[in-house]
Amino acid sequence: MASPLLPINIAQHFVRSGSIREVKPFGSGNINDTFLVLLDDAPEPYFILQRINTQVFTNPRGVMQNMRIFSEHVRERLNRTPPSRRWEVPRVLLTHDESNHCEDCDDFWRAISFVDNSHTHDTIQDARHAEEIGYGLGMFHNLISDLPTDDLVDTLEGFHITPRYLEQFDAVLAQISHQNKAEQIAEVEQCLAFVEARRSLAHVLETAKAEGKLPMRLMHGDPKINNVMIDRTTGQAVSLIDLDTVKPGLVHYDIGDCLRSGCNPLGEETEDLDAVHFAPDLAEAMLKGYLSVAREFLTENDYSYLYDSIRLITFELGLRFFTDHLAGNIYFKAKHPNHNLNRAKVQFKLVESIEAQETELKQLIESLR
Ligand code: GN1
Ligand code: MG
Repeated sequence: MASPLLPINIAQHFVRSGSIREVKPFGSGNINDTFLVLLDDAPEPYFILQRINTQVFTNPRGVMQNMRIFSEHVRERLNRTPPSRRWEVPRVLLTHDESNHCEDCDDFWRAISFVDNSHTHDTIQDARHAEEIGYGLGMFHNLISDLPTDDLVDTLEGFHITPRYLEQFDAVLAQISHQNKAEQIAEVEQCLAFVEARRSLAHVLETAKAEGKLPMRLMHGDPKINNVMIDRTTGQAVSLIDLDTVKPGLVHYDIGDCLRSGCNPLGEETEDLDAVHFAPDLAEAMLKGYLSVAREFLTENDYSYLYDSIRLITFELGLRFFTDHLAGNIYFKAKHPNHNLNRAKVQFKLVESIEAQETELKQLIESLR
């Protein structure tokens, strides 16, 4: 059987002019493998090359189809009503035979343009950065608010349906329960108790959806802060990247995810657990940035569920990391055996900090209405 090609050989399929100088691992994604391809003598000196994790995204063609429909819609909107400030849509690059991907053995590769003169941060820098992250998500939601949800396929069934994650957690737990309980370390016991105490929380957004209080819209699915490109010169948000999970859903999943990511000054990967906290000043800046663009399409009910969404998505990500730890690190890339356990503990700490500030956060949301 043929062995898989190296990233540099794959990159070659997407190079239209110039020559490859280097291909290096890029970013900190937990699912796909991402590389930066550096070119000599090309009009655009670099692009992004990604190997899609097809264990997670089992319909990669659907992912690419969504990207095309999304990009065409947004480009058309931007042409029709040019925005007052820079906003970019990453371009899907085609192979020499005009395909939007390249298949090799069981691997599915695609290439995307790099938004010029921009970068991302894994941790929030300051209130200005938070405001820009919020603006970026608002701009993103605004630009797709008139794209019919049925136009995009569901690329990841069950994504952000918190009760489903609870079911998966229970299934994993049932499988490992026959193992020697005595070996269960105290940290795992604490996480188990944490989840048990919050079971009833898991249904809040899905119930609101079922009751017709929150409408299905299109969402980004993963608007964490390192998916918002910041212009190196102006410090402004100029693009949202990582479009694999753009699909029908609730914007609350996005708003909650953006805040859980951006209001945690130490970031997802910290090991300084005692210092993990949710920063309300950053939440204020982020929500102000978001609402500066999103106010026009949010309903009264939408505001009513903002606090719940922040708490829920933070809990959900902790639960997902914890489940993956118990299952043996099969979903999120892990650098060491307890990596996902540590990530779970960070999110659970963040949940506690959010819960401790419930009154203040609700007041803040009320004041921004
Ligand atoms: C995963 O692969 P990455 O880093 O873009 C995950 C998100 C999580 C995130 C946490 C498809 O995103 O849902 O919020 O890790 N993506 C998927 O860092 O599960
Ligand atoms: Mg992602």
